[in-house]
Amino acid sequence: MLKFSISPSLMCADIFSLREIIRSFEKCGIAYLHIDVMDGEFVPNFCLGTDYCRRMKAETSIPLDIHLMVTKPLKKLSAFPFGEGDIVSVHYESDSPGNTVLALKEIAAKGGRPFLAINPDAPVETVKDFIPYISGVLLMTVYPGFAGQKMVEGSLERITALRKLLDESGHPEMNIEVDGNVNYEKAPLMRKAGADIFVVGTSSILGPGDISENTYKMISLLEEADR
Ligand code: S6P
Ligand code: MG
Repeated sequence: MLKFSISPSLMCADIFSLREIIRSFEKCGIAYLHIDVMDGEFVPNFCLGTDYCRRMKAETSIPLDIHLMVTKPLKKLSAFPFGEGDIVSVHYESDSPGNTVLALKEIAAKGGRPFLAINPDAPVETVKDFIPYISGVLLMTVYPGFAGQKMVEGSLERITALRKLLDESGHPEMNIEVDGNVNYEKAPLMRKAGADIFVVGTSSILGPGDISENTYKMISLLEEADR
């Protein structure tokens, strides 16, 4: 089983305390910073953007995890500052399969880690054709667009099915990243089902309480799930 990583969703972090929050993530050994990019078209919301990613890259060496919820990401990719080790996810639903493959290839050519994002109603088999072009799958456990939603029913079963599909395709090294309502109860279950990157927001570490304490709590619950 792959080692687990935590990727806090920065749209859930208080912008006035952002620098302090990033320092605490560095101390806790956070693996990625999840940046939700929304264009008001692919999803009915606007959120974060190219400048935010640029400032974040200048501020910290934690790799970025850019989640593009935009239509036709292929046309927009060149505006994003990502490089070696940064995850960039494009949605299956955001363009034709051919353009999605071109976008995934462009991400890899720039040293990024290309991930295919799929909505809760896309069959996990959708991923099959994209396997040669990806490092992982961003499996949405809520419909994209907003923080603070409830996990869509059947998400745990989808993680199990996707893990099986990737393993049986000869790719146990491919990540499964889960995004949406990853709380303290569900994260260990998601881990047991085969997820290894956890996007955490208002439901857990960026909810009430101290961020460092919340982060350590999440880490220890995931470690416990591995025992
Ligand atoms: C949703 C977005 C997510 C949220 C995250 C928030 O469109 O892609 O990354 O920011 O789910 O966390 P929570 O715990 O509020 O669901
Ligand atoms: Mg996201």
